[in-house]
Amino acid sequence: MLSCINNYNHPKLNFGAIKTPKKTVVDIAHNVAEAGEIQVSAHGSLDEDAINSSLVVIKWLKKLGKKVSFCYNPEDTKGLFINFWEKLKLKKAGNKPSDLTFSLDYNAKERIPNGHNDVILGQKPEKRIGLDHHDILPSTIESDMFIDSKAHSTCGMVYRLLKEGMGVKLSQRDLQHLYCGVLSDYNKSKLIAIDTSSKVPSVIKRPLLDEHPLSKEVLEKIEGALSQRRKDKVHKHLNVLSKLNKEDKSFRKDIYSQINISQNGKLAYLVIAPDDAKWAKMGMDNPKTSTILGDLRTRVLANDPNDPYLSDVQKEKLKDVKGAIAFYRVAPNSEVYQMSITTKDDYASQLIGHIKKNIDPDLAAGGHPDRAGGRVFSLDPKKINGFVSSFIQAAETLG
Ligand SMILES: [Mn+2]
Repeated sequence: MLSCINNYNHPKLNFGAIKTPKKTVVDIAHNVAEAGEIQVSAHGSLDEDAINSSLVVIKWLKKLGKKVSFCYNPEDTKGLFINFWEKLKLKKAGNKPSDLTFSLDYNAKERIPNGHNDVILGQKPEKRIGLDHHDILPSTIESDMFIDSKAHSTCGMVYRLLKEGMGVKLSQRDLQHLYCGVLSDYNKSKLIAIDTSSKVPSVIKRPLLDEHPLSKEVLEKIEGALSQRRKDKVHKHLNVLSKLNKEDKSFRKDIYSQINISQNGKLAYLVIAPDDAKWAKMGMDNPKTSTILGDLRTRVLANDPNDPYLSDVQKEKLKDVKGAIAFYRVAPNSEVYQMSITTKDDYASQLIGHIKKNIDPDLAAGGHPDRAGGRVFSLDPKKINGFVSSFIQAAETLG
């Protein structure tokens, strides 16, 4: 029984982050009221949307007098929008499930944070609630979560639930957290950009945002309620690429020379070997490297004739490109090898669908039609090779 609510098949609701349905609000309020101890969880390799939505939910639950723990790995908060005091207050979840699990920004088994499988999967499905905006997969955990796959961020969904659904008073700090998560995810799906041309970075709303009026509405509500000083701080924080040091810049330059392109020119791919020394020195997958890799995928896909990072030879080879994918190891202490893909015209879901049907039915991958992730849980060269080549093979077959 998968009792997730999903608006994916309702064409009328295709405009972004919908208002939280009344029934969902009541169900969540009821579940929370009944629980004494609650474990909050967000996906492994935390990003801004995951941590910021978690921090606001944790604070709300604590205010209600709940005992709250967080399923996470402290080293994953490095570089994210969280301060010293907030870090200090986080209590790491133990190995016994609480009365209730409140999950944010993921719904699939393979995204459970490292080391927390037992405590999440040991929970009763009806005691697993939360909010997420990722597509439902065969590996989606059975739960009573509210999944709105048309929402462009979980932080926006938290605003809809708490402020609009329940009338919770959000502090300026809460709103600042939500603003950060919303902008970070909207940036990834190209609804906005951070303009860095002036001294104080600002937000550019792209035309695509107008095509998703409900996602636009949620951003504008948060934006309107937040002081300029707090907004400027978030813009500055998200402007990761302007804060790179010499070593970061050299890493960034290097990876452009390592881009490969499938024979038919459709898929550009970057493979960072699990034992790559420079990748290890950069700290592997973190907000900084993930921004660098994300920016690379965006540049490759846009293939702008004036892009200073791409050579003329590359630009010529990339003229038919539909997708850009990067493969990399997640962390020194984990056996996970991962991919992130950015595409146009739903190419990411086509590739993943093709692999699951024809090459590897057990492939752990998914996310959004043009922005997805996937992983293998082993550093065995054979497994990694199979994982990487399945995408290249799929690209050659699909065209
Ligand atoms: Mn998200």
